[in-house]
Amino acid sequence: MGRVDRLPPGQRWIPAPVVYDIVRERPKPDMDRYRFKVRGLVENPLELMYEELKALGRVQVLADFHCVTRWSVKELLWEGVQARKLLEMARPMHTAKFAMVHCLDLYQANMPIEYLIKEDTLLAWGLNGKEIPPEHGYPLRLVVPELYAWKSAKYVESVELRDSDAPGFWEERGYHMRGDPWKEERYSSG
Ligand SMILES: Nc1nc2c(c(=O)[nH]1)N[C@H]1C(S)=C(S)[C@@H](COP(=O)(O)O)O[C@H]1N2
Ligand SMILES: [Mo]
Repeated sequence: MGRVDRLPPGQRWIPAPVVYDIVRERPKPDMDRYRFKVRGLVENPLELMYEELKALGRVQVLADFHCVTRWSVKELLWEGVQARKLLEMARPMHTAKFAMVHCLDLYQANMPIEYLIKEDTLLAWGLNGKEIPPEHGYPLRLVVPELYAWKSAKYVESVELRDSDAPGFWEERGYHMRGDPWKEERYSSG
């Protein structure tokens, strides 16, 4: 990974991720009806069945996971398709600068498009050699290793490309609009 110090400032290692959900009952998707979508400012909107998505190719990413509440977990092994590949298929318009990720539990997370096209940003269906367990985001999770864990949205339903940034669930409640753990972008000042 190339960093001398793997632990971002203000973090400590714990053995396994703590599950955080904004809803008491996590979504139980009907996989016959489930479609993953890429929409908004794209030339070619996508609507893919789970099996179609999985057929696009699989990559593995081994990444540390950093929660803004100051815990980090080493080396989670995610398996999925690069988000960048889906964007190539959807062909973002040149006005597309930000993404809003929409989830089945109505959670949302925003980020600059540059984080979506990072090499290690995945739409993941596998964790540590198995199907992603329900509590960690089945059927599909956006994994953005270069941002705090709240940007790694579970139960993803769609990725919407936009020309302007807008706050997601936690950003509306004071979390940072970008959330780079190496810069300790935990909360917005405003
Ligand atoms: N859809 C959805 N994604 C989500 C959340 C959520 O409540 N709903 N919580 C976020 C937060 S605040 C964190 S810290 C991580 C926690 O991941 P985990 O529950 O897999 O440990 O998921 C993020 N993704
Ligand atoms: Mo979080």
